[in-house]
Amino acid sequence: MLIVGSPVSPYVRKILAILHLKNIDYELDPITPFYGNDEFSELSPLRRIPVLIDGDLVVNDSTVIAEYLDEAYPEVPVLPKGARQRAQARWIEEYADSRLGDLCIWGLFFPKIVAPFVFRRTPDEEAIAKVTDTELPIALDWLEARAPAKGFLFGDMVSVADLATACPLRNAAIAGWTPGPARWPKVAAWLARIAAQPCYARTIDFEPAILATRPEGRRAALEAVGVKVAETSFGTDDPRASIMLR
Ligand SMILES: N[C@@H](CCC(=O)N[C@@H](CS)C(=O)NCC(=O)O)C(=O)O
Repeated sequence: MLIVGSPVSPYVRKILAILHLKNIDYELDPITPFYGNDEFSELSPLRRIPVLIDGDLVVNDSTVIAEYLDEAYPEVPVLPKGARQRAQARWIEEYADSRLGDLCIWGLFFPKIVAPFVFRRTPDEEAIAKVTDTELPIALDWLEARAPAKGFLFGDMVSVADLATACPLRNAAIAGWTPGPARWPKVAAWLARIAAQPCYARTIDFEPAILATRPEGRRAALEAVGVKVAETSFGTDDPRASIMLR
């Protein structure tokens, strides 16, 4: 099984954590989507990561990939049992992917980390301040009212909804913003419990190989922390503007 996408993407991180939790072997092609080649456009028509390739099956979108993995490898589930809980899990995952993703990735991580280095764009500090001072606090207040006081959203199991929530907030943390325990004590403690899960903690080990390593050294750096890096890549040397930037 091959996963295409940089492990720093929250959507890729969610899938890698699920693969670790389910103990599924995988290879990684750790490309940043902006550097995908023409073949990548064929695989991923929105030029987004992650993409899962399992034999002749190609699956796009982390939510669809997570459901595929849960159906194909059900021994360690990431969706709870029963229609009501599954609906709740799917909604929290959707909220995290869409709203937290928008705020943490497009509102923070992209302008502060990706845009200056990949596209040589200067961050719009006013727009960033709106995200950190107003929009993220509103989203976090909503989560604080729903965060579990102990364990995870559905008891002891680490669900896709727990992982989906933690992943974009990790990118916010990389970009310098974390939900403080004074205002969001339940969220902060819940995120710490997720971060302590080995399936998720492993993904943190992968970060320096991308964030602190020049492109030519990333493959070796990932292999040094136990990642099986794919022999061939869907990456190229020239970045292309995102659909979001057009
Ligand atoms: N709904 C998609 C979102 C994936 C996504 O937006 N990934 C980002 C990386 S964090 C991406 O590939 N962005 C490139 C672009 O939008 O051009 C999923 O859950 O997989």
